[in-house]
Amino acid sequence: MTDITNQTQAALDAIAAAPSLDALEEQRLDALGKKGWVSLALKTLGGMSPDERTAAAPAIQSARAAIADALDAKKAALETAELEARLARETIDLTLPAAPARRGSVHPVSQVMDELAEIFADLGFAVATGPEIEDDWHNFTALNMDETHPARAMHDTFYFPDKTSDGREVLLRTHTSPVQIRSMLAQGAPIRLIAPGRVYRSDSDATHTPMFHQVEGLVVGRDIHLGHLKWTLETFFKAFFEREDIVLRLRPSYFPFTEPSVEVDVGYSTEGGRRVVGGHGDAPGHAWMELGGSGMVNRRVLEFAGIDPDEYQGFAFGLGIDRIAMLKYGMNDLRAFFDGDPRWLQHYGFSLFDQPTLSAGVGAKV
Ligand code: FA5
Repeated sequence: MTDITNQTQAALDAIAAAPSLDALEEQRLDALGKKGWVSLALKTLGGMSPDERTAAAPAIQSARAAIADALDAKKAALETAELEARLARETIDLTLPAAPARRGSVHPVSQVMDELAEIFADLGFAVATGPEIEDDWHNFTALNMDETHPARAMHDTFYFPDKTSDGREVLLRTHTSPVQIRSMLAQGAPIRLIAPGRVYRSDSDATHTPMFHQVEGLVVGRDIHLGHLKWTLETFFKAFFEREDIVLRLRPSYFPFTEPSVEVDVGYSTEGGRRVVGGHGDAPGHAWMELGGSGMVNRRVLEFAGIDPDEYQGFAFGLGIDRIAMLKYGMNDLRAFFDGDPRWLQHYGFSLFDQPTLSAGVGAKV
């Protein structure tokens, strides 16, 4: 009797002190498991006489009940404590925004380059590229600007100190026009391509930066004429600015590599300090803005590029990408394009999901 009372008390103390559910399970097995001491004591009842059993059974039964109750109570207490600890550990700050903040965006120049490629691809133009580190033969000579040509000086060229192995000057290309030469030499005629990319000139103010972007266009075929050039540019600008009232002015100009040459201007008005394209530049409240140069490819250039000018002719144009991006998306200082200021990029940048497509309209949602 005293044995059972002592053993029960010891078991109740151990249960009360059990630090974890695992330790509690050990106590249960020790007392109530198949080989636990309470179970073994219960088994001894079978071998007793009825009198002995009546005397011994209540003590064993009440020990079993007391231990089972204590195990249940302690289990509930340990589970509650564990749940509370977990709730304290796994806090959720409900004041945080539901989705992570947007990080990174597509630069307007990249966006506009994608838009250009999309529109011109629809007109059957391929996209060509060329090196930004050029030689003076591709950048000037083959474009009908020999060493003494005054137009070379007008380009404010960045030269490298070294020359190529065959004695050509090495420079940062001043326009995308050398890609015309490289493409014609590589694939001959007919040809229909655009070449977007970076160009460099030692020039800087609110509308000029030392590095900027141009897109070159070149179409060479047997019966290409100036009317094709005007239609192509007009069709492009209508799709790009997503409006039908685009008026272009082709102004006679001079480039050594085109003859005749025309400067391309677009009519615009100013609304709330922002330039908005559309309308005739000579209409009241309107003006013209220069977007680029163009013309019929000079026959000397075709010769340099290995194409017979008596069989083929073509048109070419070069537009300032940064200028048309500013016009479309309403920025007024070109220098901000290249400052890398995250606030500016956050404001003017585009989501990766704003992929330009002709069917959905090439304009990104601002
Ligand atoms: C040219 O570079 C010629 N290669 C264009 C061309 C190509 C004519 C094919 C004929 C046939 P121009 O120097 O005018 O031309 O530059 C073309 C356009 O680039 C300009 O109209 C302007 O939009 C842009 N641009 C020129 N300089 C800068 C600059 N420093 N910063 C930003 N944009 C510029």
